[in-house]
Amino acid sequence: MAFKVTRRKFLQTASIAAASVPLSKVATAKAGVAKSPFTAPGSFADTKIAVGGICEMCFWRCQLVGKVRDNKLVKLEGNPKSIDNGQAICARGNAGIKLLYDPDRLKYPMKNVGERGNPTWKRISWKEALDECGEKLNATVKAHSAKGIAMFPHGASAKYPMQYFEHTVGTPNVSEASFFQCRGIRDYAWLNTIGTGPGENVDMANAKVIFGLGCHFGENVHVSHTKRYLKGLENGAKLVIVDPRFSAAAAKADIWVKIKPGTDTVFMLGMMSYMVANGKYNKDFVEAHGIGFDEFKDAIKEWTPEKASKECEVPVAQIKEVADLLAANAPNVSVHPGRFFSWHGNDFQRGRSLACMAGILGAFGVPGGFVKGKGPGGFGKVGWPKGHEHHEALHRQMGIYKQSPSGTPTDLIRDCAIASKPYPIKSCVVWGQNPMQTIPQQHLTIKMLKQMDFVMCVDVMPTDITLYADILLPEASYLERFDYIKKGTQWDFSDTHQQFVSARMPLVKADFERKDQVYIVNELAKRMGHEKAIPVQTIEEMVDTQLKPAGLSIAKLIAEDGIHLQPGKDPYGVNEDFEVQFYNEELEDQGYPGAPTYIAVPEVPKGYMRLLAGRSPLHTFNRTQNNVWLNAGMPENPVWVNDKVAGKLGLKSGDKVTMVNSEGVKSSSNSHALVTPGIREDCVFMAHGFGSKSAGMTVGKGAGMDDQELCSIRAVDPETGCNGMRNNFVKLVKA
Ligand SMILES: Nc1nc2c(c(=O)[nH]1)N[C@H]1C(S)=C(S)[C@@H](COP(=O)(O)OP(=O)(O)OC[C@H]3O[C@@H](n4cnc5c(=O)[nH]c(N)nc54)[C@H](O)[C@@H]3O)O[C@H]1N2
Ligand SMILES: Nc1nc2c(c(=O)[nH]1)N[C@H]1C(S)=C(S)[C@@H](COP(=O)(O)OP(=O)(O)OC[C@H]3O[C@@H](n4cnc5c(=O)[nH]c(N)nc54)[C@H](O)[C@@H]3O)O[C@H]1N2
Ligand code: SF4
Ligand SMILES: [Mo]
Repeated sequence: MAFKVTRRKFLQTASIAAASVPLSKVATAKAGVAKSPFTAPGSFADTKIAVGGICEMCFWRCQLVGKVRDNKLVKLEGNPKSIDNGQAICARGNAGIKLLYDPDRLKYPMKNVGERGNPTWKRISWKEALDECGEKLNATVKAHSAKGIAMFPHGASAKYPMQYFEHTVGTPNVSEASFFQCRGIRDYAWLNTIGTGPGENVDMANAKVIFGLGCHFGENVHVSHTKRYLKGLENGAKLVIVDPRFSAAAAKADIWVKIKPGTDTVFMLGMMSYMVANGKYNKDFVEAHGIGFDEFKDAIKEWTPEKASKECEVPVAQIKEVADLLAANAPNVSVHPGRFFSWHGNDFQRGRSLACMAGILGAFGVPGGFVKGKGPGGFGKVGWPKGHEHHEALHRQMGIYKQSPSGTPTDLIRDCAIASKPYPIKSCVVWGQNPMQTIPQQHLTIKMLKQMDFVMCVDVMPTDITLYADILLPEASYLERFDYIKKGTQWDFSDTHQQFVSARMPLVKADFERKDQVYIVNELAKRMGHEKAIPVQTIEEMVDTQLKPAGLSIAKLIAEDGIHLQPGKDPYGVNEDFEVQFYNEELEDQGYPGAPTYIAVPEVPKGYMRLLAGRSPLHTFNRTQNNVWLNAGMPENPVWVNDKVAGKLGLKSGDKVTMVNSEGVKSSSNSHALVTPGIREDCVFMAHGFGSKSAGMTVGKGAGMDDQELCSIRAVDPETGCNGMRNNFVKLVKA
């Protein structure tokens, strides 16, 4: 924190109802306070500390405290009691204040009296808005049953509404971004290997080697996870980064593997076949916990380093060098599972190959490996009951995507709606997701939305998806509302073995007419004939219902400075019956390869480059694009282009460029070139989430280029039905 008080002192004084106390009570801190770089109206004596904040500038949910003056939030900081992020928050977390007070934010319920996609907004009352939502959704259900509704949720506040629509209303057409465009594939690949998803419970802080495949730590930022990674490096871990681009992590790596995009599975197979053939694997572990190892061995043996090298363009010597390094340090190796996994439409197999690599190293339950990072349990459930309507999800009816995450693969919903086949989908509820910039094939998303009878959208900002709403509802932001609990273990799994429990609490009251999710959904439920099914009356009741069985409450959490700590469990060790399914017969029965298998992706057409996108430290997708601080830090997304290629194109760093893809789609905005030897010649890279079109985003509109606009080729993972997003090919054009 910027002011000098002891941790204990700060916490003792920071725990009063309404979660705030005058900072003047916080002992002899005046000198430290005056150093705070933040100045705002009012005196320091008026500054109060509000506890219980939980960030949602991204989905990691760091624990916050807020400094409040004249009922205004003036600064956000990490909660010093946190054993997760601690006092640290990232640039985006800091800039949350600029979301809270963004003058462009949604303030009132609005009705679109213009066209969908080109709206004219009319302010209406909550009653009018909710009446209309209820009436239109009821009309859809009446005409087409509950499956006439589609839902696109994401984020903490979307959980309660998602359950309402899935369970009580009864629609299977729900597609959550974190599953179908992010980590759903990864989780199901691991589920099919070790019986559970990997989480991010990889003990990098205590690893001898950290192996990251397409993870650009430091550019992707999740505070406690980044701390874990940096602690590992500080402790002397060797770092291997596999990335076609010289990322921030590659710059710190001992070995940078400049892989050909789309061929990661073959690189993994090349290493594993070499390790197995030469006995360089953890035989004791495999014997004790491996299932189907002989079948696995047979299936992968064709991929000698020599054969793999031809495919992935990694030198044979480097394949062996990395394999030797991993084997020599087994089992204390962090085989990072990755997080954004929706790459090429062959991704489930990559997930399986990573999980099997952790298996042959025996990197489970040991320092540096996968550990039991689960937080405390025993919480209450707040659930919408199942209604009487049940409809089988599309992929189940069709017998495809047998490893699909829960919900329905996005493309199936969209195709079904557009063709009205096998049934019509005529209403759409979007909650905390921006399908315009999140899902490939924008033109189909637009087509789907345009054919709807009704589109309802709940958001905090006028992002591009809101252009398509008929009714647009303003939600209280994460700094103004209660929300679900966040729990976990100490960030470095250290031997004090502590666990934490916190729940999101408002740091300030919601301004204008912004409402929380429980209010909105309950009011809708009353209008849709589900009043009796309402599980809780208020959002406070929701949180308290969850906390109660664990002996906690909102009041107790506030009294404990927003975070309850309790003894945890030893994260190391594996159960005797822990299994690694190197070969999975159930997958084989479902018609999928039983062992990790390489599926080649389309080659880059002549004259084009593969479009790669990823995170940047100063933004979270599109959601931060209108944030004045973050925009000032990174106003556009430079296009990384190889220096030799740039030479041929006559491009210099800083030149204005735009892109056109192999299907003729031209970017509607432009950015500038970043000419570098640090990227392969066959691809370009830019940060994802830029190039907003909505005029309501007065800061973000037209800033940089939107990668999603150029993702017009469909690439779908055969096991999960999740979207691949790196199968599009572009040319750079001087703007
Ligand atoms: N091309 C391409 N596509 C991608 C990715 C990529 O790298 N490239 N990444 C994928 C990944 S990993 C992910 S996780 C997804 C993310 O996909 P999204 O979650 O759709 O991305 P965001 O830009 O965060 O947009 C979320 C929407 O929620 C709104 N919002 C923010 N806070 C709140 C709130 O408190 N309440 C409500 N109701 N709304 C809120 C924002 O204003 C925004 O409109 O995108 C995926 N899609
Ligand atoms: N600052 C910031 N941090 C974030 C987020 C954010 O929006 N902003 N979002 C969070 C979320 S929801 C997620 S899912 C994570 C995502 O974080 P990551 O899982 O790290 O995913 P990306 O950021 O998309 O990483 C892309 C990297 O993969 C490389 N790459 C591209 N193609 C290939 C390939 O074929 N093979 C290999 N080996 N590498 C390839 C790219 O060059 C790039 O360096 O980040 C989280 N953290
Ligand atoms: S990593 Fe940054 S943006 Fe994400 S929750 Fe933590 S502080 Fe917020
Ligand atoms: Mo994600």
